[in-house]
Amino acid sequence: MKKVTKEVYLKWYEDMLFWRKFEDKLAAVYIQQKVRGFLHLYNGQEAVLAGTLHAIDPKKDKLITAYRNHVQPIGMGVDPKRVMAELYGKATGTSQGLGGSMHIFSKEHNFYGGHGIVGGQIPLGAGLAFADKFFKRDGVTLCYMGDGAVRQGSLHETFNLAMLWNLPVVFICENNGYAMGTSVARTSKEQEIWKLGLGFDMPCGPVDGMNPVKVAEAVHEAVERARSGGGPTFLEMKTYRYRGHSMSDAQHYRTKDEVEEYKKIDPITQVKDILLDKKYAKDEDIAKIDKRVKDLVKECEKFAEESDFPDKNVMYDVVYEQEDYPFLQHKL
Ligand SMILES: Cc1ncc(C[n+]2csc(CCOP(=O)(O)OP(=O)(O)O)c2C)c(N)n1
Ligand SMILES: [Mg+2]
Repeated sequence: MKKVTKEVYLKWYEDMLFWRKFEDKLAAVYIQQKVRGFLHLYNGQEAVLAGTLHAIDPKKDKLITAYRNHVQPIGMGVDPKRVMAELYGKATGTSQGLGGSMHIFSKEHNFYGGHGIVGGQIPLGAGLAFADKFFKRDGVTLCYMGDGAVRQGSLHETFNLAMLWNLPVVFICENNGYAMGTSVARTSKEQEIWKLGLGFDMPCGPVDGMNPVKVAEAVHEAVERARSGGGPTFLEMKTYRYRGHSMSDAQHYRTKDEVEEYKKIDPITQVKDILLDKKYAKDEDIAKIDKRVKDLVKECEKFAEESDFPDKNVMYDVVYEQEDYPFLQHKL
């Protein structure tokens, strides 16, 4: 694995802080009704993305995830201003403002969404890996899902075929403890989710999802296996989300103390402490990064606010139409 140097820690700190603050801003503008529809935030889970990005090659490797999907495309190189604009429903957004929160997508940046159907992205992820294998490209697909998604039939069917066809895919469960308001303990006798891989003879294991170094090490090993023809891996990242499932969640299913406990192992604080302890950065350096992050969030907000809504005609351009559909007369 690439060494985790001072520069890597500095990048992790700045990236993760930016993702956190970018989403804090989204929460604020959501309350002002500038961003509408559903909004699922990634606060707390940032180390999973930071560690992954250290271990992959974003030029060849692909990411696909569920609806908690605002910061992954930014990590893959999409301009954050365009992500913010998409959430505002503006024409300058990644999907011309027509997709919104759950559907960020950028094929050019190897980010394949953004999927609202729980578990729906799991077979799609295997499909992306199948294409890489079929066309003899050496890309690896990283397919993310929540702890709730692993109980969908699609996971079990996909695991079987992915193993049978020896696909270059890494399945990653981000176990944040809850599927909406339902804890893992209420949905499964066996709470070590990674063990689901055992039934398919798939290499699998648990990972500390609050620590980007641990994430990077595990993802590196899995990606190397996949790239060298060794097939799929299933990793369970043990993580936590600080905010509710979506913006309309009263969070009666957990205590404030539980949230505070997890904040003690917050990935951003952990990385900041390493920067200070190892003397990789001084307080003034941290303050400079914090200021850069704040300014960039402001820039994104300004860009989204000032952009125009899409022209109404665009709606008709993006509707799928099959010219030879035989059952309904669709042309007036
Ligand atoms: C097939 C399907 N069933 C139910 C829902 C409603 N739903 C949306 S999110 C969610 C919980 C999923 O939790 P998890 O997989 O743990 O992901 P997290 O939100 O924690 O990231 C449910 C049940 C849905 N979107 N799709
Ligand atoms: Mg969950």
